[in-house]
Parts: sequence; structure tokens; C-alpha cells
Amino acid sequence: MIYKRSSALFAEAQKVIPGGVNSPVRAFKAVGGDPIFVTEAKGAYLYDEDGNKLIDYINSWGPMILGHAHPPVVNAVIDKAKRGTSFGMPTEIETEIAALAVAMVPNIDKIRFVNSGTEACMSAVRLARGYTGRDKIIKFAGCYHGHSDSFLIQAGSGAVTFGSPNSPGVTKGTAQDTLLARYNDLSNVESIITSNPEEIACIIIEPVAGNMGCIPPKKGFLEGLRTLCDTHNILLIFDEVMTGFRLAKGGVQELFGVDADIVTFGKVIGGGLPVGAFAARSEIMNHLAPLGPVYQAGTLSGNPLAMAAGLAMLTELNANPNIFTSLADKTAYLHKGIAEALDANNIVYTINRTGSMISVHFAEDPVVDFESAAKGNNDRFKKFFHGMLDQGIYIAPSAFETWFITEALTYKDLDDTITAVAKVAKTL
Ligand code: KE4
Repeated sequence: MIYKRSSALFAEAQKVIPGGVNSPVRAFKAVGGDPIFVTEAKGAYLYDEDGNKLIDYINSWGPMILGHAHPPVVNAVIDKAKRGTSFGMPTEIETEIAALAVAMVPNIDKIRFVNSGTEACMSAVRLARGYTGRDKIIKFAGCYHGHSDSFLIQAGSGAVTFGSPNSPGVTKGTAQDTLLARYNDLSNVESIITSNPEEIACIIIEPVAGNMGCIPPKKGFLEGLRTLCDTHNILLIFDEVMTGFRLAKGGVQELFGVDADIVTFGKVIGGGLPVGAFAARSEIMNHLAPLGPVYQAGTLSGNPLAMAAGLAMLTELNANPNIFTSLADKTAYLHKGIAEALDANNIVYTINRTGSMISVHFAEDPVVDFESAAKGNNDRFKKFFHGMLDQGIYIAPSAFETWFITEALTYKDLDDTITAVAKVAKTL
């Protein structure tokens, strides 16, 4: 496939935007080559500046669970925009989407909307610190909760790609309050807790990780974290920015039956517009300003335009819970097809999957944490990525990302993808 115009646009972009992108992972640094510039997207397909049509397995990193330019979402945004986009004053639609989210997700009474997943996670940690009066947090190596200082310690996603999981600019004072644990290793978490008695405000986790590739929790891991938090009066934060409203109507809490104390959201909840949110039972949320002392704010938080997109999205998902089963079935079908194609070419790989999140790792051993994810053959992944792109299939431009399946994908799209894998596997 030709990408001349994308490359020319990338050269222009780099003159006025650092690295030519507004978010590092888009720059293709992990796979090499110039990023693709998109002109438009519809359903499961991207259309780029060189006239190529690509089957999209990123879907804006998760939001487009029902496909790009999904008419109910687009129409809701158009209708709302005609009456003003943001007022900095309360609007009824904020209450409507808040009430719907509270009805869909277990263990939350109240929700606060913000403008990104980063803001949601940053605010959730501040709330946990304010509620418990404790300073330290536990995060997991390879998990990514956005680019707030406290999280850029062995972070996943793009932070890994750039080999700077501990970003410059994060002070020692901040970093010392972030304790790092190994994903899927309960004894490691317990030892960190006992080494910091009464000092840990929260454990924040991607309950199904998506920023080291897709890594599901081992059996009993989430339940074990719940028990440790109950024993030591620590709040358990499920970062469901990726998994929320994707793996089930009620997210991972519903899927695995494990209760979080605070849940964060992003991506799907905004229907493709900038929306994040964090939620908990009233006893915790009532600590937030203006009701309580924990300050958190945002000029465009809950703006009617973003709320209209999010409400249209959640309304459709809530009315059609079979979508989650359909998505899981499509992902299982894709998993089987990719595995057969790679097996037929004697390629060493492991595939991780939960619901509509899936990732292919060119690794011999099971990928269960950041360390095992990092052992993947990255050169082979690069070849796989570009080979698939040449076949018109757009997968995550990094081995440390998950693919996001959209309901707009047909089984023919999946078969075309599997056929492409079979072709590319011969070149790996
Ligand atoms: P945002 O601030 O990018 O909206 O959300 C941060 C975030 C928080 N928590 C989880 C579990 C996340 O996956 C994310 C963001 N995900 C990345 C993809 N791995 C966004 C892509 C990007 O950084 O451009």
C-alpha cells in the first residue's frame, strides 16, 4: 500500500507539533515508518489520505465499540451542537447519563465526569488519598492510567515504547509515593502492603490489563486484592477506562464478580468525544467538592456535546446487552483463526483474550505480566504490523497494546483478517 500523502502530511505536522502527533503512541515509533493520516472512518473501516481502506482494530483506542460515525451518536452530537456546545453551567443531560451509568455499573451511587481517562484516574487517586488520609498508592508495572505524574512509574502503553517508563519531569517526591507491584502476583502485593503499614491509600489496577497487550487477571487475583484491601483498609480502584462498558454492561465488576471501591471510565463512555469519569458509593464520592474537601474541577467537564455522544452510546449498549456476547464471539472467532494461521507456519506466539480485547504476542511463554510481555520478539511484531498494514488491516502499532473489536466488524472482515495473517505469517 502507498502512504505518500500520509508521509508528506507527517513531515508538515512535525514542524508545528512535537513528533507530529498529539499522543506519542500514534507516531509508529514502536513499529517504525510514518504514521497513517486518516481522512474519515465509517463502521469498521478507516479511509486514509492515500485512498486506502483499512479494517480498524484500534477504533480510536476503544471508544468506537459500535463502529465509527455510528449514526445515533453522530445525530445526537449534531442536534446538541445546534443548541450550543458548553455553558459551564449544569444541564439535565449530565444527570441523564449519570443516572444511566449508575444503573449499569455495580457498586456506584454517584459519578463525576471529566475530560479524559487520565483526569479520571488522577482524580480517583486524589479522592482515595483524601478519603483515607494516606499518601501512598500501589500500581502495577506495565499498567497505564494516563500521564499524571503519580502513574508514570513503570507505566505501560506508549511509556514502555519509549523506554522511559519513568518519565523525566516526575519528581522524586511524587515517585516515592507510588509503589510498584507485579501484575498477577498477590504475594508481591501483600509484601508491599506489610512493608508500608497504614500508609497505602489505594491499589489502582487495570482489572483486565490492556497496556502490556491484553493480560487477563489470573484466577483469584482480583478476589485476592479485594481481600487485602478489606483487611488493610485500602481502597481498590478499578481503572476501567478500557474495560468499562466494553467487557460487559457493568464492566469487570460484573464480568468477574469482584467489587471495586472506585471505578474510572473513559473511551466508550464518551462515544468518541473527550469524556472520562470516576464513580463510587456515596460515602466516598461525597468527599468531593463542593460537598466535601477533596477538590476536583474542569471547565468542560460534563459539557452537553460530549454528554450527548456518551448518552447515545450508553443508551444503545444498555438496551442491547447481547452486543457484549456478539463482540466476545467475534473475538473468539478471530482468536481461533489467527492461531490456526500462525500454527500452520510454525510461528511461536501466545494470544491473550478477554471479551472484545485481544493481543498477539510473539513470545514462547504465557504473557501474564509486564516482564513476560517484554520478552516478546519485537522485531517479529514490527514485521507482523507492517505486513498486516500492507494487507489493509490496521492493528495496534505496538506490542504493548490491545486490539479493540468493534461490533461493526462482519464475519467476512474477520475472515479477511485471518487470510491476511496467513499471508503475513509466511514472511515472519
Ligand atoms: P486518556 O487520558 O488517554 O483518555 O486515558 C488514559 C488511560 C487510562 N487508563 C487506561 C486503562 C488507559 O488505557 C488509558 C489510555 N489508553 C491509551 C491506549 N493504551 C490511549 C492511547 C494514547 O495514549 O494515545
